[in-house]
Amino acid sequence: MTSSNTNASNIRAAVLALAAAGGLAGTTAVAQQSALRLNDRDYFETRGLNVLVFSNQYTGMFFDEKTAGIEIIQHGVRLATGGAIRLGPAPEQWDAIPKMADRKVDKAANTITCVLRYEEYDFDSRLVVTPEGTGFRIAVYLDKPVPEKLEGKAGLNMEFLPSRYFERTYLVDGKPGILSRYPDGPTQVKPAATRIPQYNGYSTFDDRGRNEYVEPDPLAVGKALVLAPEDPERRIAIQAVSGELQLIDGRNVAQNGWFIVRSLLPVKATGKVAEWLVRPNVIPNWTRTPVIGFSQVGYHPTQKKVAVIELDPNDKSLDTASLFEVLADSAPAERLKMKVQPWGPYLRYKYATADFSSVNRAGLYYIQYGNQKTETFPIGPNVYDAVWHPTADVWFPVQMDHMFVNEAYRVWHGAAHMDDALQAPPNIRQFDGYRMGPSTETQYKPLERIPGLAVGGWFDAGDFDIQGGSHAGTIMSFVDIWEAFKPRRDQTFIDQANHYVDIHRPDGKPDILQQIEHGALQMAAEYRTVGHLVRGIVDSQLHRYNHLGDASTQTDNLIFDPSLKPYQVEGNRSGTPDDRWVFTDRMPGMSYSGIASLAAASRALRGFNDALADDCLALAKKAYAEERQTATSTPPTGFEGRFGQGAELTAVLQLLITTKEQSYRDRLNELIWPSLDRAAAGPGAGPGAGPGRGGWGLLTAVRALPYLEPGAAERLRPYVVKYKAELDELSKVNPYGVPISTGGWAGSGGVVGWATTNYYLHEAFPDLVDRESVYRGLYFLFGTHPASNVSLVATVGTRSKRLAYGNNRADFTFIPGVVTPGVLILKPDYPENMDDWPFLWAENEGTIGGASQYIFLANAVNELLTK
Ligand SMILES: [Ca+2]
Ligand SMILES: [Ca+2]
Ligand SMILES: [Ca+2]
Repeated sequence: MTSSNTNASNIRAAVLALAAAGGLAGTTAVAQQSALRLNDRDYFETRGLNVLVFSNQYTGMFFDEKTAGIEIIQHGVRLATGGAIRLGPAPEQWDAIPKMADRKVDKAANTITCVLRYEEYDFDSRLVVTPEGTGFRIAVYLDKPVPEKLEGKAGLNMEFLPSRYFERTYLVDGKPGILSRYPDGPTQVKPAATRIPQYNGYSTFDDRGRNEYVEPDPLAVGKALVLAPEDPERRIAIQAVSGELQLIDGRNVAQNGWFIVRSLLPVKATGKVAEWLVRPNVIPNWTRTPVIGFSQVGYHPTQKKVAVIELDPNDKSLDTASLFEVLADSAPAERLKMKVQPWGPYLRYKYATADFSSVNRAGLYYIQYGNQKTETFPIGPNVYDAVWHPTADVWFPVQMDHMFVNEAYRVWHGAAHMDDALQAPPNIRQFDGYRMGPSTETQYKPLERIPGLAVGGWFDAGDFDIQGGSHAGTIMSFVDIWEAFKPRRDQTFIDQANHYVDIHRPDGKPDILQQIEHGALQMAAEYRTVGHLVRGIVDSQLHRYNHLGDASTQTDNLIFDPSLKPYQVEGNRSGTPDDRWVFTDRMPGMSYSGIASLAAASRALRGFNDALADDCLALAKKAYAEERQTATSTPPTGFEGRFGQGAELTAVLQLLITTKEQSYRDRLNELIWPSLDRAAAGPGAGPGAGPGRGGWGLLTAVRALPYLEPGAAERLRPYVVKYKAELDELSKVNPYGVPISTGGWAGSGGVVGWATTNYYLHEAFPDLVDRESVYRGLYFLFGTHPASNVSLVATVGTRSKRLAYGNNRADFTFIPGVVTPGVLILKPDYPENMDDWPFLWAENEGTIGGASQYIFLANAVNELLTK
């Protein structure tokens, strides 16, 4: 097949079919709508509609992140992604993704052309996107036919976000259907041999030994599809110029699947092999509703109080906004008329601010801007007292591995992974960033049981692995919290002997100390057996790693016995090879951070669990001596060499604080100044750079001040002066005055780390770094951020995240206290924070590192405000 289908009569037929299918908004609207044009940010734009063509690519980091390919932003909402040649009807996260081999933006021709390549199949295709009328055309060209292996598999796919279509309908060639709230088939079983291999040969499907897999069948097939014909904001019509469209429900095989529209590519054909005409409806003169960013938690009377108003570029900011007080027994009273100050453009929107710092009387307030009212929030001296409680009381207990976790009538999960763990074999590249080099670097043989690991530890994030690096950081944060603020809060019952946790049930022991103990139990077990911090403990199979629901059903909790058949059980052993693997490759930088945490934990645990405190310190000293010896005999080079020295500093500092030994003091003084210069000169340093980049070395140095030579504070001061200049620059970069990450993971964690650095610097150099720079971290988290104004900490603030990427995400819910990453900046200019779809990890997945740092910052802010 070649380009025989582009003649005028076909186009007319397509347009007529669309109109017949109800796909057009009516001639008036069409006439008013101007055509898509390429803008200077290299995507197609008209008011109310953007079409991105590989502005975002598949990064390969976590494979299909649902943020790449041809994407549609309709009325400010991204609802289509993944437009590309794909190799199956419903590609999952770990299915093959194409590499973008070339991208040409042709301003004169008003087209974007992309060459997509599947290296392993030597398969190239060319996608050409051209605006047409009120929509756009996608054409696919092949120079060589679809490779034989991909015949009947390669197709033009585009994915539509299910939650944007809940409670809406569709038409296919005029035949009606409902887009269901929950997937309900159809599917079919196929032989495993016919499946296009997933990442690295792993499989997301547990076939129970039957060599098969499941594929969804189309819900409907036809030439013309209209999604949500009843909804002018969501209506999109797609016409297949040649061939057929299939409408497929990807959720049948993966809960994070989208609705897929697909045309199979014809076999043995070259030239133009597929073509769609896509017409998203556009509401004439559509203007996005302003977002009024403010703290959903409220404000302390002494804080600055500045609302940041995010405006559509076509919107004109009002002159004033008002602050109303909500009263007990009369109508709300206007307390302040604020002048709205234009701030200027940032990314795709423009911004203005409204300052109500002058209002400091305790009470309940809301902001009125035009006819828009915000949620009601308090101003008062105690608003920050409890903001960290949900994270400490509920989220962390639910993250506890090897424990049965109960809350009143509800069980969050049973005791999990009691069959931990086997030595991972060498030379493997695993999902979730795990890998092993050529040696196990332990005394254990591949797949041999490493004893004593079924204790302590937390699920890293929305998945269930124990991640070494984030473990070390989390223990460290908890020790910092304990030593700086001594929170004796006790709302959790934790019984290590019986692996039992009960939420909202005091047991006479401070919860923070119990969490330190829980982390230290796991880490001490790792150093006792392996001798260094492990990269982590994670599933050996992808179809277990993708587990959603009760953690205790991820493995069978029975010790693997290879003499039994799969699924055969005898006593406490089974023949199912589901025990997790320990990834033990040695990384000095990682190990030093583990040593630091052990040394720190030993201090906190002194008097609480002396045996564990002794154990942690002995293991830390022994491991440090070994690392130093290895480093002397074979000095690490490259990244490990540079990063390792920085990490050694944290280990030396913690060993020194714990032991007061002179040898550690000498080494600290030897390492500290060169590290500071390296960090200041390092990549990414400078104004508006990555979160805390310039502050990284500073943080360690300022915390080491009490242990450095006399005069160290004065020697440190110029570095802080430089950092202060970076801080001041930030208020020109964006209206929020915090470093907003533009990487592949949203940046609330970076903002928290940055604000925490500011706290330490404020404590040591209050004349240089002010309190507001600490508070800004929490303003951002609590709703003063782009895209929306929800609090990014679930259940904290009047309105907060209603969905998150926790292990209960399949139920469209969250674990209270989760600190979500928040606002993802999609290239080139789109800030996004999905609050109706939990499955984008980069926006919605809380981590133990981020959560423990948040607890620290919340305590730090509260201390600054109340002391
Ligand atoms: Ca993980
Ligand atoms: Ca307790
Ligand atoms: Ca097992």
